[in-house]
Amino acid sequence: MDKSEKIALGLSGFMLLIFFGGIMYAAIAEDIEVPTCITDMEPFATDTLFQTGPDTYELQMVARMWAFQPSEIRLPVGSTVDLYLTSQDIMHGFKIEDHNLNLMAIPGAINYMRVTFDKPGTFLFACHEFCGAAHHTMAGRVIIEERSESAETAGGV
Ligand SMILES: [Cu+2]
Repeated sequence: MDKSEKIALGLSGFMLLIFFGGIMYAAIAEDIEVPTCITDMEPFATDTLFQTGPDTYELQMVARMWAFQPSEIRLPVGSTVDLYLTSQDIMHGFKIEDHNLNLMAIPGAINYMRVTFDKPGTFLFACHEFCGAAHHTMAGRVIIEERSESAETAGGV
């Protein structure tokens, strides 16, 4: 083996260690979660939002051409949402503004991610996967309300 090949292999191995270290740092130190594909749940056709604990909710969200259901979600500040996402037709994308959540909506499959809304405000979500003629209309919003005004509307879809 030529000396330059050994150097290239050594540098490649070193770069792999750097990348692997970066991923481990993100996963452990920064607590970045990786989206999960749920395999033990039947794909659903209708959206559902219900409370599972004092500050926790489960949201089953459906994407289809060209809307998300629900398109508006109201929750009190501090809510943690277990979000399950599926698609009824083709692949769509789903991203919530200012939150670390980015999922694909895949027909016949369910993707899962947990998100916590720790500041009040209105956060848009949109499809980020070009899915056809009205892709640009595929959006909605999450409205996070202060505790005092949201007590009676919590969980409303
Ligand atoms: Cu779409």
